[in-house]
Amino acid sequence: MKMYTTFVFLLFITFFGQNWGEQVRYDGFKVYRLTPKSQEAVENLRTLESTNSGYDFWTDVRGVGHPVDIMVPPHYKYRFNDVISSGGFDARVYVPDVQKLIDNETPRKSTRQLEWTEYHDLEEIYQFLRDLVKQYPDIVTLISAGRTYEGRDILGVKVSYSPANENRTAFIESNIHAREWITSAVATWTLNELLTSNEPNVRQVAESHDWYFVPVFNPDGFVYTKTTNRMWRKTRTPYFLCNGVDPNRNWGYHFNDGGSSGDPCSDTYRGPSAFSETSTRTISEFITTIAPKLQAYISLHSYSQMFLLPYGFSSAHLDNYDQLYEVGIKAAASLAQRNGTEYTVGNIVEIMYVASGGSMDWVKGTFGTPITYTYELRDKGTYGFILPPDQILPCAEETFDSLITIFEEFDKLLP
Ligand code: 0X9
Ligand code: ZN
Ligand code: ZN
Repeated sequence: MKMYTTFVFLLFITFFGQNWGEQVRYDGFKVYRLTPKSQEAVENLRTLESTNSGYDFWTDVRGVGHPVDIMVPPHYKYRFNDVISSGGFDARVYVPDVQKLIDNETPRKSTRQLEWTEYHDLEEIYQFLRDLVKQYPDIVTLISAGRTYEGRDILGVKVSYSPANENRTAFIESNIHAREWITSAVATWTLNELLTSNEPNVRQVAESHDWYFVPVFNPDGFVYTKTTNRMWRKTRTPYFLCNGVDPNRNWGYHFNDGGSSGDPCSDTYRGPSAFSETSTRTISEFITTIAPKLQAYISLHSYSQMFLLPYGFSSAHLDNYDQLYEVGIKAAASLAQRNGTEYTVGNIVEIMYVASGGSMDWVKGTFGTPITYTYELRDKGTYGFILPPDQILPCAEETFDSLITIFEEFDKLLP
C-alpha cells in the first residue's frame, strides 16, 4: 500500500509524544474507513495522500466505491472531521485506538520456542532456524541470504530431502515490509509443518521439492518495529530528511515504472537507484545463484486477503497468467475451506494498484520462474497490520492448505 508516514508526523511524535530512543505510541490514533462515492471525493483523497499531510494511508486510493483505510492522529481529529463532512464519503471508524491493538498484541512472556501463539523478535526467529538445523542436520541447512545496511545477517534455511529435487526449488519470502509481522509467523509455521506433518499429501509435496525460507527479508526494519515504531514499513537506510526505502519498490526489473515515490519521506520511496539497499542487492545476488533451479517464488505480505499475480507495472496478462490464475482460484478455494476466509485472485494492477520494483516481478521477469504468487494475508482491515496473535495459527493453517494446493496443481502442469 502506498502510505505516507510523513516526516512532520514522525517529528511530531518524536518531540511531543516522547523522548528519543523510546517507543512511538499510537494512543488515540484511529483508523477510519472512507469509501469515496464520487470521482471528486476520490481526487480529494488522492490530494490528501500525496501532500504528506500527517495522515497515514494504510491502504491505497483506488477509485469510486473502493474503501481506503486511513490512520488519523488524535490532534487531527477535528481537521479530519472537516474532510469527512466535505461530503462524498461513506465514513466509519474501523480501529478506535491503534495503541490498544498494539498493547493487546504483545504479552511479553518470552518463550524461546516458537509456538505461534505470539509474535517473536528477530533473535528468537533466528534461534528457531538454528535449532531446526540441529534437529534435522541431514535435511535442513542454515543459509545467509544477504545482509543489511545496519550490518545484520539475513538468515534463512534450505530444506532438502533429496538431491533429485534440485530442479524443483521453491523460495518463500516474508516480512520484506517490516510491520507485516503475520507474514514471518506464517512462514516459520509453514517451514515447521513441512518438516513435521504426517499428512500423506503434505509429505508428498514437502519431500519432492527443495525449499528456501528467508523469514525476515528486512531485518533492520523489523527490529525497528519491535524497538521503536510498530508501524514502520521500509528499510532503515538514512536518506535526505528521512530514513528508509520501500524494499518492495527497489528491485531492478521495471524499477521506477509507476506506483513508487521519489520522496525519501514517503512509505513507497523507491530509493535513489535499483538495488540501492544492501538487503535487496545482497538477497538478489543470492537468488541469482539458485535461479536456474527455481520453480516457485512465493512472497508473503499483509493485509487484504489476496493472491496477486505478476506484474505490478502492468495490467496485461503476461507470461503464464492464465495458468497462475486457474491454480490461484483453486488455491483460494482450498484456503477458504478451513475457516471460510475469502481471498480475491488477480493481477496486481487489476485488483490492487500499480506497484513497480517488487521482488516477485524481478524474479519472474529476470528468470521466468513459473510459479509466482504474492499473498496479501489476513485480514481485511479490522486489525490490519496488527493482527491479534490468536489469529496466527488459523491464518497459518489456511495459508498452508492453499500452498499445498498450488504445488499439487503445478506438479500436474510442469515437467
Ligand atoms: O505494495 C506492496 O508492495 C504490496 N502490498 S502491501 O500492502 N503489503 O504493501 C503489493 C506487492 C505487489 N507486488 C509487486 N509489485 N511485485
Ligand atoms: Zn507488504
Ligand atoms: Zn512442483
